[in-house]
Amino acid sequence: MKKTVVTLSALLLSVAAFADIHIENPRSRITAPTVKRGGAFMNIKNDGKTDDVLIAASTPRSSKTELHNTTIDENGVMKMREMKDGISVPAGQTVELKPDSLHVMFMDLHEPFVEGQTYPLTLKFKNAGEKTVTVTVKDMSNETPQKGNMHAHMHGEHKAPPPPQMVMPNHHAGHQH
Ligand SMILES: [Cu+2]
Repeated sequence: MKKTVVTLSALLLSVAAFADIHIENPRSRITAPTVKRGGAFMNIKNDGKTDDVLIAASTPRSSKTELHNTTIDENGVMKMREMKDGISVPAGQTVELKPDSLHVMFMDLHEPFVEGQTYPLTLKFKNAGEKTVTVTVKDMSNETPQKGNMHAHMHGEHKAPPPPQMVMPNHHAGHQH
């Protein structure tokens, strides 16, 4: 019996070695004390020869965590949806999880994210298995321009489009990104 267990774990290790997933710059934005929702961002690099999929994420910091995508439609309306089938990471490519785009979403933070904190985040991949990374909480304002400044670098003759509105169909009310 013992021999079987050893053989099985050796097999699992060799399977995981085929998938070559690297996580770069895992980061979270600081959250206000009353806000229960937060996000995590990173670059996921697949150096392997097999396509992979990020299927789940979890952290002790939140009792519920989802994978989301934010898009802005032609009317400037920002929409967020859960990626029920996960986030695909094709072989040889890097997928960016960043503000107003793909992200890991914490639905129920136990405590706010404070600048300089680090916390563990476990990412579950279809092929590469589970990977735990250390996320750093940052101000991140350089990655997320204030809405009013968003068009500051555009030509003066452009009319500013209406500010994006958040559309929160269900449990996303109050969510910040
Ligand atoms: Cu989200």
